[in-house]
Amino acid sequence: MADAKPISLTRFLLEQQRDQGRINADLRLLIEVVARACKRISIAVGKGALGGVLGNAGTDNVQGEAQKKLDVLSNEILLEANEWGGHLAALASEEMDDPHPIPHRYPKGEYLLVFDPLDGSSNIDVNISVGTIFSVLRCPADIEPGEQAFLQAGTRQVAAGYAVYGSSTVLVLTLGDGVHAFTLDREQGTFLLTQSDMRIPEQTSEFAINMSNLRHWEPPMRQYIEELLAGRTGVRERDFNMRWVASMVADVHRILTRGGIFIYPRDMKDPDKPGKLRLMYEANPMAMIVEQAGGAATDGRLRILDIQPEKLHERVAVFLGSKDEVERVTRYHREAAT
Ligand code: P6P
Repeated sequence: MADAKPISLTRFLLEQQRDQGRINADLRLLIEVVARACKRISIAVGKGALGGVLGNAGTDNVQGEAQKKLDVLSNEILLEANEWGGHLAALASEEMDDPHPIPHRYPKGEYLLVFDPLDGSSNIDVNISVGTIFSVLRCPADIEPGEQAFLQAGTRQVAAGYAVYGSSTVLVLTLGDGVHAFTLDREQGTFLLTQSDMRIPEQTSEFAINMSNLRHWEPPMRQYIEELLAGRTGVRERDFNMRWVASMVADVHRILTRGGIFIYPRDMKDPDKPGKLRLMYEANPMAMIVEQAGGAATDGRLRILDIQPEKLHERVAVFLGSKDEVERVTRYHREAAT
């Protein structure tokens, strides 16, 4: 018999609620709404220069980075899609200094949504894959849904996912029971399940890092990379390959698909910044996805999901992907600290 037709995201989520009891109606609605918003973002990204949305918006985000027009548009799409559904207590985004409360005219729900609406902005104008990253937490019952409510360790996430806007648009999702990929069927406008229970190989010969920062790295970081570059002539006794898209979503999707290690280490370029990537809406959701797929994710010393956030936009060093490599480079950092 021909392969059964892939099921839609809607059916998958309904079965997770009805048959598995894994999610409730509000979380099902939340994921559906985020997926619909990602479809709209995919359409805007896909228009490129024809959509009049390339280039800078003329504003800076809380990180002091110039916002692209598509950053601002993607953020607005996610806010508008989510604020009326009654499933959220508040939203937070890389593009907004403070959390966005649900307007009084709408009912509030039990969940918090925190996201990077369009990750990889530096690639937007040169037609390289970008993506949306999102994380779902429960709002603590006893406090107002302001910044403090979001400051929960990554282990408290109830769901995480990303959409990668590449040659195809793929939504990757975990509800805490494995990682599943849904490819957008553009004719139907429907996300269809194309990969279930994705697994990251524990071993890899492929690493992803921005090598131009080498002179700023700490000694254990340089030791690890120098061993990879020595290849079969050094202690690793095999050659390695390197990729760096400079879009976390694209690099992580490749690692989720065929293995690898992604690294954005702390560097001495700016000792006040422990790394470039943000904990709440880049590192935590990606760490949940990677661990659910059998990989590992640390900040070079600690498991990322165990880190207790102190600020909504705090940064963290990120080592994630194939377990053996993440454990090795983390060991080098821990040994250097003793
Ligand atoms: P660099 C994109 O701006 C981003 O936040 C991640 O998606 C990506 O992995 C990283 O920064 C790229 O940083 O320093 O190589 O431009």
